[in-house]
Amino acid sequence: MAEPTPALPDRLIAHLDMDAFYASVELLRYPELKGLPVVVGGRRAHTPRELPDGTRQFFKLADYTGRGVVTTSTYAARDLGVFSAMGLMKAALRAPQAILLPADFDSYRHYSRLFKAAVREIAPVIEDRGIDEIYIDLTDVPGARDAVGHDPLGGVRAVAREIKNSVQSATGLTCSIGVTPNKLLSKIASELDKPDGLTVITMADLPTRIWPLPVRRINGIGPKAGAKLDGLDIHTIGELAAAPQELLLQHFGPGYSVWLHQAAWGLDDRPVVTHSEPVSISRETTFERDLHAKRDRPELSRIFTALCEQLASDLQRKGYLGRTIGIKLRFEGFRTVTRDLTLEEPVQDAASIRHAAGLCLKRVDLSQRLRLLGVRVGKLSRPGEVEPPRRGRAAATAEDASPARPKPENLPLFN
Ligand code: TTP
Ligand code: MG
Ligand code: MG
Repeated sequence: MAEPTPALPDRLIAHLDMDAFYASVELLRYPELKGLPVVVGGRRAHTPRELPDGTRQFFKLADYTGRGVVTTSTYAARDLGVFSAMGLMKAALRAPQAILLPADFDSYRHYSRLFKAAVREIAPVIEDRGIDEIYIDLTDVPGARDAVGHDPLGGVRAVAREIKNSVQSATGLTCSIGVTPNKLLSKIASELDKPDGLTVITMADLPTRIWPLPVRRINGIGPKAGAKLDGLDIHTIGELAAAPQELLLQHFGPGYSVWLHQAAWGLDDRPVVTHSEPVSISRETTFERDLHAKRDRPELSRIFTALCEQLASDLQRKGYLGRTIGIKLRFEGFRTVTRDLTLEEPVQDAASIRHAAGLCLKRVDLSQRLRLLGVRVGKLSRPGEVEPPRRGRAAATAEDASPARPKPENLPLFN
């Protein structure tokens, strides 16, 4: 039966993830291990020994004792039931013959840079998602929107294949790519045909390819939310898509329940973000003369408040909120002290920052004179961002909202 030709989606987003990354990098160094069950996760003591005849002696998992865990394993080891985060002793019961290797993070970082550079030559719009994965916006890559014969997705498939080839020749490693209309679906799709996979999915494929999968395959549904959904008898993404929104609202609160529903329907309009987000934003000032907390209190207070106001306007201009507020003090003689605290809810306004920074200041001995004062806001987020790590708490946020705005008389020191 002829399927209707799917229309080309507005966006063509790829997710690329390297196959058994750390283990595959180790196989480049020890090619004789190809096809064997290999586990990365040992200590330096498990480094292979060079024998006089030029061969290498590897450490067998069966001989391992200790409390280490599997960092990653080759697909041959996974066939024996050995996966990331499993205790090495437990893994040894399942695959005693497997080879254990120590991790070498410098090498992994090196190959990470290599594969990303190779992709960037073909498709420059890349979002870094960690050591072995990236999102790639293929929408404007030349040829990606061209049909090949009757296949409207032929062009993007060819571009994705070119990316895979280029990663392979730059690193000697294979990767898996998912291409779909958005990041959420691409992250799921890249796993569907691992290793060395290429999976292209459109919205028309949602019922057949995505809905049969367990809900946990959605990035943002973790163990807690997954268990809760299980309890509601919602196991697959299709069941989640069919779940009454009222029910989700009841159990997951307004923000997360809407996100769950949209995710199950394959909806996600997050852009591919090419620049890296700042970790924190800060303001600091060095005084013209050292100031004393008691004697120079009015001046210090003014400076402190001004720093918070500048910081708030930096946050607002750049479009961030932050949950961690910190201070930095440098005393005469250059001793530097920092203190911070993390709020329940992210803030952006000067009064909230000033209040939290004031609480930090209470935890510092201020008998020495000060040279420098700084205020920092970290754990940044975007307003309205659905933050998967906060899942399960969404229902509580209405009641546990951040402490009420400080009344001026409650403001600590420097006021
Ligand atoms: P993953 O991409 O999750 O796993 P992988 O590349 O080993 O295998 P796959 O083919 O399924 O993608 O993680 C990338 C690397 O991150 C992995 O090689 C080792 C490291 N890692 C950890 O250190 N701890 C972990 O729990 C996991 C899952 C990975
Ligand atoms: Mg991987
Ligand atoms: Mg990964």
